[in-house]
Amino acid sequence: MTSPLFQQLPQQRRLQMALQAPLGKVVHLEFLSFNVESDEYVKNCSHDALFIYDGYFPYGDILGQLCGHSLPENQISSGRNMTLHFVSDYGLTYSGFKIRYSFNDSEAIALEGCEGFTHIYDNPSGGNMTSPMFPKNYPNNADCKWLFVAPAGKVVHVEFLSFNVELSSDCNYDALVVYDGVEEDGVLLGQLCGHSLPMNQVSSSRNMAMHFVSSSYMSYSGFQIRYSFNYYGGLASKSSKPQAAIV
Ligand SMILES: [Ca+2]
Repeated sequence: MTSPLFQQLPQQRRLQMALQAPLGKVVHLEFLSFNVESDEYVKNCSHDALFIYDGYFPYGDILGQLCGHSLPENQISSGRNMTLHFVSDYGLTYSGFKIRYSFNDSEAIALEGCEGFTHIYDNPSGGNMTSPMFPKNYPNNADCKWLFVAPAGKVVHVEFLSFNVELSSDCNYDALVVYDGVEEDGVLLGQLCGHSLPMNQVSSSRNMAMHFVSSSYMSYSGFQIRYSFNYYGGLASKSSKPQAAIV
């Protein structure tokens, strides 16, 4: 794609372009040419600027506010959507920009649990688990599944070390859903979102499942969890009935 009338930018123009990659892919931008007016003295982009939004305009995070005469770095969306928003004022104009966009696979290693199958955590000594791309923002349209499997005779204990998930009523947009047991026939322990640390969670059997979904815009850093496998009644007793404690 190019700026309006590439090579000869008209004055006072706005251009917006939404790019959407197929599910599971991200948008990748490469700049082939870039000449946009910048303020010579303060070096900001107050006259003309190309804004790049991660997600939809104007909700997504701004990946870049670009102007000047050198090629910007490549840009990559965290989810499948990216929006380019270009504004130019009545002042000087330059040739504008020429961009090549493509839809690429996201970094597989950073999307553990989101590959369409359930990722298993069964290290007997426990460990940490995070949302995809943590501590960077999780991708939009994520759909990730994890299953914790304790050794025989033990239960799963989960402690939240960090939690930042878009807050919505009933967690309808983004949510981490926690099940006591496997997802298909487990008991719902919690549907979690928001920006405060949820209570610890404990399973009543060897399995605890988690399912994270995110909407098509607005994302945050997500979560980091420490899991361990304990005999029931150990660490579990303190927090096995978190809902009752709130009421
Ligand atoms: Ca969201």
